[in-house]
Amino acid sequence: MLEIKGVIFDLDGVITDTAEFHFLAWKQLGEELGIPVSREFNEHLKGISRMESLEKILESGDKASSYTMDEKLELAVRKNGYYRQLIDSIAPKDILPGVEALLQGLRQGGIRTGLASASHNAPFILDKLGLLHYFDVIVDPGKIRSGKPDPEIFQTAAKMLQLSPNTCIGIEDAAAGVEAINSAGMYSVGVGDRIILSHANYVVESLLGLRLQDLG
Ligand code: B16
Ligand code: MG
Repeated sequence: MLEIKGVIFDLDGVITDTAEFHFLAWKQLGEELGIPVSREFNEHLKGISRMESLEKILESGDKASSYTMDEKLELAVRKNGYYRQLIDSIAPKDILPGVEALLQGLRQGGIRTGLASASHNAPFILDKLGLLHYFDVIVDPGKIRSGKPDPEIFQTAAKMLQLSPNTCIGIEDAAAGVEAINSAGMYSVGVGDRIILSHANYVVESLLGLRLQDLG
């Protein structure tokens, strides 16, 4: 069995499902720009930063060079405004199954916890869900130079927890996130589809199915 001292969580898709809200917000912006954004396309935006997502959307509409950097920043702010309106009603009922019990178990077991989300809205969302107090550290994605699949965000979380990566588990729902955890030298747990997450050390359908003693 692994000697686990820390567990580092992704947010969107692991703790709560905000993908639909990101989709609706990008779709609204896309309509304003004359670029259709489908639910299927949105799958490729999971775990990807706001600016990178915008670039992908503009590329898909052949408009990558139609805007200046300032205009792109304005578009990203506009999308975030739509997103914030949509997530304003998030509440503890939106916590995904098994998450709170796992966080409670980690607290009781003295295992440290961190959040490695690409979302700048993560502290706001954790607060709305009533889960903020379970986290010892939250990485500020604004300070991360390379997004997932680069390991930087998970490595930073381990450093903030003062733990060696090989004593940490990372939990992710996106393939890019699993790759980031593996490259950081941590044990990876994927939540969701076994085929999409085939590179994870361990896959569960939901966190209801995760027992730390089964890992390793
Ligand atoms: P924001 P995660 C990611 O969160 C989302 O999966 C991705 O769709 C989003 O673009 C990104 O956060 C940035 O979010 O616009 O709120 O800063 O999966 O890394 O928790
Ligand atoms: Mg995610």
